[in-house]
Formats: sequence, C-alpha cells, structure tokens
Amino acid sequence: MTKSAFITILGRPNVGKSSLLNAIIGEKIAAVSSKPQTTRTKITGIITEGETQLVFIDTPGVLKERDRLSEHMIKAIDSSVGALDAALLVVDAEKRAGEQEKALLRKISDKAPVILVINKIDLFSDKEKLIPIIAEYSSLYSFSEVVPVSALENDGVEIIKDLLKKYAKPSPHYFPDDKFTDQPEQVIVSEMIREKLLELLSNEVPHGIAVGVESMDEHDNRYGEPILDINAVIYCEKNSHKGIIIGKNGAMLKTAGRLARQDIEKFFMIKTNLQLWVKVKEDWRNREGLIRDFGLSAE
Ligand SMILES: Nc1nc2c(ncn2[C@@H]2O[C@H](COP(=O)(O)OP(=O)(O)OP(=O)(O)O)[C@@H](O)[C@H]2O)c(=O)[nH]1
Ligand SMILES: [Mg+2]
Repeated sequence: MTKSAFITILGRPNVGKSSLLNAIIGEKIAAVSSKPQTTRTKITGIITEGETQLVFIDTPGVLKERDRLSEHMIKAIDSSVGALDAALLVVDAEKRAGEQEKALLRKISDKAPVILVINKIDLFSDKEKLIPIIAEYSSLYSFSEVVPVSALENDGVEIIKDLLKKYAKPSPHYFPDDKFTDQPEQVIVSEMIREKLLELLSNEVPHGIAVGVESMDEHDNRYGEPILDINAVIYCEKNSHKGIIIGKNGAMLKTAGRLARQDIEKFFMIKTNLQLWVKVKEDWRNREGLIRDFGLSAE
C-alpha cells in the first residue's frame, strides 16, 4: 500500500533549511547562501523510496513584515502549515533559542508533531556541548524527536528520512515517483543565478534582486553536440545597483554568470551558454504586479 507524508521545514533565517532540503533530496534544488532571507517562496522537494513518498516544503526564514515581498514570504510560511503530517523546526546549534522559534512553535504546535533539527553540529567537535542546547529547546516545547545534524556534511540526514517515514499515512503518491521538485526548470535556473549574486554582492544589493529566465532553448551546435542557450534578466531596484551588479568592465556579471553556468551544466548535464542582462525595476518589492510576475506571490 502506498503512503505519503507532507513535511514542512521551518526556522529562522540562515539556519540551513534549504541546505537540509537539498541534503535530503540529494539534488541541489534550493538556493543556499550565507545571507539571511535567501529563500523567498515555498519550495517543494520530493523523495520516493519504495512505497513511501515524502513531500517537503522549504519555507522562507523571515518573520518581520518590511515590504510587500516580506508579507508574501510570511504568507508562504503560514500556508505551508496547512495540511501536514510533521514539521521540522531547524535551529542553528550555535544560537540560543529565541523569540523567532517561539513564534514558529505557536504557528505549528497544534497542527502537527514537531521534530527539532539541530543543524550545523560540524561546527564543534565536542558533542557534549549539545546537551544544554537540547535541554534549552526542550524546555520550550515537547518535541516528538530531537535530531542533531550537519546538512553541510550530510551527517544525520538519513536518520531524519528514516524517522519521517513513520509519519507517512496510507494515501496515493501525490507526485510521480521520479519527480524530486515541483519547480519549473526556469525557476531552478533563476534561483541558481540569484544564489551566486547573493554570495558575491553585499549590503542591500542582492536582496533587491529578482531573476527572470526569458528563454531556454536546446539545440545542436555546429559539431552536432547538444547545447542549452539561456537568456536571463537580472532585475534590481536602482541604477546604482545595476552598476554594482555589472561591475568594473563587466567583471561581476561575468563571475556570477560563470558560477551559475557551472551549476546549470551540472544540474541539467548539458553544455550551456548563459546570457545575462541587467534591468532596473524601481521598488519592485512593493509592487504587487511585479512580485507576481517574478513568481513570488504567495497567492
Ligand atoms: N557549518 C555549517 N554550515 C551550514 C550547515 N547547513 C547550512 N549551512 C550554511 O548556512 C548558511 C545558510 O544556509 P541556508 O540553507 O541558505 O539557510 P536557510 O535556513 O535556508 O536560510 P533562509 O532561506 O535565508 O531562511 C549557508 O552559508 C550554508 O552553507 C551545516 O550543517 N554546517
Ligand atoms: Mg532557505
């Protein structure tokens, strides 16, 4: 009999939710960066092992409303706790429990069992240090399970997968068994590009970026080898940001393009020609129409 479980991944910004999703799925489907607020929408990742399908929803780690975009991000978190079988609350082993975890627990505690995932345990070698951390979080809430992991080093990830199978209920599989994400190819590509810009740029510039893929065409080159041609536009909020993104003699754009292309080639397993353009859309994070155009609307 087939079984499935819906699992949402929650936690404050930068704790490693998307890294954990990628580690669980075994493919890089979600953008990861050292900057908070990397994830902007719900991202579904799917694994099917034998009879059991686990459907994960990675959420943005944002809790304050600052602009229209962050309102949509909060809505995305709220809608991820609709019908679910378990929730993973991801925390950073180096951070004390805080208001953000308490607020998330208020949102989910009566909806589904909550598993505490203490991530980044690779950052200390003395595992005894985990004991007071576990005690502190356990005083906040009675978690169904507590799992220390390192998403970065793939440590403890199998344990999470195995224990989540217990939460699967008899039901049809909601996705084809070979599917591992619901994101269209264009979105995967634009997120790969945005991820590089998040890592390369500083201050407000990367947070005001949206990437749109205009075209993706596969054809044979003149040697008869398959090649993927991609045109993508990087939207930013100000003319001054545009200059920073392009960089001196185009150096920044070239670096971002090269790094993104390497990821795209690895993911799609095809030689790729990536063309990037930069355009300004003033204050787009407060413009509903543009938020929707960029695929970031929670509705
Ligand atoms: N040392 C260490 N770093 C990690 C681990 N997991 C994630 N990171 C790093 O933590 C940073 C944030 O990772 P993300 O996966 O983007 O975090 P997130 O929770 O999805 O962040 P938002 O989408 O902004 O909410 C990145 O620099 C990751 O490389 C881990 O297990 N160990
Ligand atoms: Mg994320």
